[in-house]
Amino acid sequence: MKYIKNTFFRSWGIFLSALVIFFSCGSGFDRSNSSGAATFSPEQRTEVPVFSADSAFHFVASQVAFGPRVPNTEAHRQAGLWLAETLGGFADTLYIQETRVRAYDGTVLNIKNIIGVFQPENRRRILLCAHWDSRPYADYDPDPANHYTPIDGANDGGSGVGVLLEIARLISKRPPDVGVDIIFFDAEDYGRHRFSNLPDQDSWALGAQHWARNPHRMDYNARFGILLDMVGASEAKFKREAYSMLYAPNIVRKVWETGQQLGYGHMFLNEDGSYITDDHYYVNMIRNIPTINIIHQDNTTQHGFFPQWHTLGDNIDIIDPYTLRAVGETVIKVIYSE
Ligand code: AHN
Ligand code: ZN
Repeated sequence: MKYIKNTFFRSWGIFLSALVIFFSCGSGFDRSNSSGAATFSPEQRTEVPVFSADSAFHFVASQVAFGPRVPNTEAHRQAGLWLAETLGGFADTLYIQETRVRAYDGTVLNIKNIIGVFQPENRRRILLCAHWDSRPYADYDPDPANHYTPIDGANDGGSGVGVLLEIARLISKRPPDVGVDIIFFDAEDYGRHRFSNLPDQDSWALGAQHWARNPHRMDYNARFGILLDMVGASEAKFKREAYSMLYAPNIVRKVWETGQQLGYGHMFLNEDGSYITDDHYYVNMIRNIPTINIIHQDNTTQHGFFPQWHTLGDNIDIIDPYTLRAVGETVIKVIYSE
């Protein structure tokens, strides 16, 4: 694994990113250049590896065990180090993109996007992403005393990262035909508090906004992207999210059909959802990479998401390995079919 640390300090950003790209062009110790791919016959290569729901669940539990992963806290710092180490153990190249961003309330956040690259030399690429931070406030908690308490974000954040770490593990054992980039975005969930009067505009997905303007490689591109958000609760339902349908309808179709073929038609619904301003919005808008969002939408709750959304109830107890498996099997099948 090649490790590239990339620290942005405001105006130095462009200079430093150019420096990183320069170094990243050198011949490193990329596993993909050596034995990895050659040891498998063509028959084995097209086989889809078996997604372990147990392993994915453990990856979720491990994140939650650090405590709420709120930027500028020690739990966030420690969880970030663990994620870098874990993803770095599977990927050929690891990029750490550190920067400071200003939240809607003026707080300056020290954030870190964590990027694992598989087969860096492959020109056909797929982007997979999730956010690794958790929300600083339970502003939808039934108890008003908790409205400024940080949340575990087991489902909102943790589940997507857990599924992607399991996918990273599988890809590292048997490379697919395409190159894959796994990005854990930071500061997705530092969006405006429900009871704040400050403007909400662009207050969500701060890490994705930064990456979209400063990708880890100059002119980075991918055939398409898949964002996983809230993919671990029991009885999860995935409707066709509206920005995904606007920017990447064919990818939605492909993923939903795959999920349905695998027997998860009760979760991948042929129903239109609403527009969700999430990490994929900026990947679409700024980087022009057609990117979909697999996100749990529920019309029966007041906010439109799973019942424990932005409450202290979003903890490990609501994570259902079956849901992780449904999403994981679907995404891995799509990757190995490319
Ligand atoms: C809005 O509520 C505008 N976006 C929600 C995006 C989100 C929050 N994803 C996870 N937590
Ligand atoms: Zn959230």
